[in-house]
Amino acid sequence: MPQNDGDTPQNIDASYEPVLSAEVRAALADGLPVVALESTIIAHGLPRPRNLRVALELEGIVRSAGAVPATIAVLDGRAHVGLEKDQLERVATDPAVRKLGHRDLAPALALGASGATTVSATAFLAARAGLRFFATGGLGGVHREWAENQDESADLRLLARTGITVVCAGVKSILDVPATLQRLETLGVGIVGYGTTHFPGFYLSSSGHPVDWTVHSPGDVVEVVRAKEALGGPGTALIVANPVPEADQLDPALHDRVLAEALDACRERGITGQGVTPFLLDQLMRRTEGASLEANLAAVRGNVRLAAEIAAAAAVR
Ligand code: PSU
Ligand code: MN
Repeated sequence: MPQNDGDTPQNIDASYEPVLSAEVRAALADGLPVVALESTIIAHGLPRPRNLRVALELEGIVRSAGAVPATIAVLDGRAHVGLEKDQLERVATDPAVRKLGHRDLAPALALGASGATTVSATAFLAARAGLRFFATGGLGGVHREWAENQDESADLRLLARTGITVVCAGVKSILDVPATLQRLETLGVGIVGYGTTHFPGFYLSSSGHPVDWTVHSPGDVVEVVRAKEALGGPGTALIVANPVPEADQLDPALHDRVLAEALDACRERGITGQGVTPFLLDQLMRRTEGASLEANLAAVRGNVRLAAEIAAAAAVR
């Protein structure tokens, strides 16, 4: 047991500390740029076997932009920040890999479970390991028909309490986007549009809702982060809302039609809780014959590249 320095709880069990991969540990020690990547999109958001190829491709995108990837997951009760290739393979292929939000971390660690981490769990573990930049596809948020079932992703509240910069293509369009934007305002989570005056629509380049602030370069984002960190105050996330290029977006009319069908199917089958988001993403993919998947991947790739560029720009300051 290490000596108590007054800041560390006495009875902390070191085996619950996140494990940093050798590459991530070395990068952090040398001040090199590191980008956190979530694993739920790999385990539960994308079809197999493509998911593994995508996971490796995303890590490659981070590297080619001059940063180190840190995919985050829990394996056999240990939280990992940065995965070796065999560990990434396991996340992508093992059906026993659960979906873990922030609140699931303690039981998963204590009970020796394995799981992919959502935005809430990934942002938490990333920030705890000292990472400042994080990329995903679309954030969770307030679901449609919130009034009936109060389904709101834990992503929002966690981002309100975690000082990290998350690059995303907005929130998933399966959600109630204006309600989610309202919630983010209430929670005090900052949003900057990347080269856009409108909040992106995940599969679509625009959700149709305006954002208050627009930035134009990785350097702009770094300045906003610097200002936020200099101001201090509660650790709160900054959302960099990066639209999928128009050429890669899903046809908006097709999107609206199949989304309505998918929401009906979700209701008819009585899907609730953690199952809702993967079900809707899968339904959209089937009902668009894969077109939604291509738009989703284009958005994620762009976000990962931008997060790496931002991390690299921050590292040279
Ligand atoms: N972005 C994607 N695909 C996904 C997700 C995000 O492009 O599958 C995942 C993220 O892990 C996010 C989660 O945190 O969906 C939200 O799930 P829920 O609505 O159950 O909180
Ligand atoms: Mn939910």
